Amino acid sequence: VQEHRSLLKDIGVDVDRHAKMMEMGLESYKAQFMTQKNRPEAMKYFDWFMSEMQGQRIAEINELRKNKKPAIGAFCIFVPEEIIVGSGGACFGLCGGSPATIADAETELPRNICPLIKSAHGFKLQKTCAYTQSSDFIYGETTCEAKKKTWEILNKHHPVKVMNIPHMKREKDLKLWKEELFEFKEHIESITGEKLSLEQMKKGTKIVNEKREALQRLDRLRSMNKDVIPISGKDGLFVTQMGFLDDPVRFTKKVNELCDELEKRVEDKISVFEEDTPRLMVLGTPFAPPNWKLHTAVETSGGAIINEESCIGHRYYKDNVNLDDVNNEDELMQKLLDKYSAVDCACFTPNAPRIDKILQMYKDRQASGVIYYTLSFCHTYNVEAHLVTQALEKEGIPCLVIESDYSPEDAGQIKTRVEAFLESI
Ligand code: BJ8
Repeated sequence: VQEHRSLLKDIGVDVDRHAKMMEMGLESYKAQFMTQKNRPEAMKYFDWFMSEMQGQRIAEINELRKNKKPAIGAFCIFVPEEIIVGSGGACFGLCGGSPATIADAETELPRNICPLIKSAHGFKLQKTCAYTQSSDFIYGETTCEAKKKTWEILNKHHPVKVMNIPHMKREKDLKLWKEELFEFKEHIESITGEKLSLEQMKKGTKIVNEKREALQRLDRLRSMNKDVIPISGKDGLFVTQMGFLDDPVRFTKKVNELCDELEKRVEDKISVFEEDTPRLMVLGTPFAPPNWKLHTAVETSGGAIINEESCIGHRYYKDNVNLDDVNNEDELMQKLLDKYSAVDCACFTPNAPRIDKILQMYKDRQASGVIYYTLSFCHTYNVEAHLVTQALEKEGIPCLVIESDYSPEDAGQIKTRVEAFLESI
């Protein structure tokens, strides 16, 4: 990061504060990740990426910007990244997983809203996220109440373009969504100054499909072998988190290399956990880095996390965009819409397919239990927990509900609850 100091300064980063945060982040990463035993060799790339995510990757993104390619930051998986990648630009997730920016955010936002939103807003106020500072615009969406109102305030500090995501999936709602996709494409064209062709968008879609396929492969290797868990849940989560920052082509290659090694480990029965370690699935809200609190609590208490049914997880990569029979722009937008409207975020009503999916995932992965995790004040996921846990109970599936924020204060309490849960299953 030091060698990119002048670039960081040019894009308006508060370099001293940023350096301190990176130092803290790296220390925390070392303590939580590098101390794990028997990590796959291929994790070395991701360790390297951790040290360069606010350095070399930022330099790459700003190189693209010099050539009028768009750089778009987002907080939601509804961002149509295929369109951005197709234009030759970069789409990335913005910082929003740290407690260190929340006090600043609370100078403009209420205390009792979700920590993800406050953390992200605070990063902009502090100018300590180089991704936010590199964004031509921030993609906002009308998913939850707190996010959609925050965009109006965030827009005072950085351009935000809001996509109107409906809360139901009737025909008239989907029609609106499709129009929003066309409008999003226009926003991208206004940055490049050129019309985006069908071929470019198909190319972008193919690249993103390949990234999702690599993550699906990683998910299968992590979770589908009853006797072998070849990678820790924490490493699995970290790789997925980096998928929102890295160049998609390089990332896909590195994930596939990791998967080759994991395949071999499965064959050789090399597990990073002891035999009969309880296999847990985590359901709920996204884990923005460096939010590793739950994974650390579980995996230092005798459990293993084999999968995240979350937006930084399965919900993100579960579906691909079908490019068969796409001969014009309208057909492509329809296929994008088909993919995005299959996302089962709790902001939709009703959201029954999510429950069916969870039950199927549990069965397929022969898991031992689930943790339903929500960030504090996330009303949609918190309320939906009732229907999900009821369905789990009916099937006799053990479930622990945890609501938490980013502060380290409840880490001990979470660990105690997880230990008791593990003993009970
Ligand atoms: S598609 S889950 S990424 S909206 S910010 S809803 S945690 S109160 S992130 Fe999300 Fe898109 Fe849905 Fe996925 Fe709750 Fe917080 Fe809102 Fe959140």
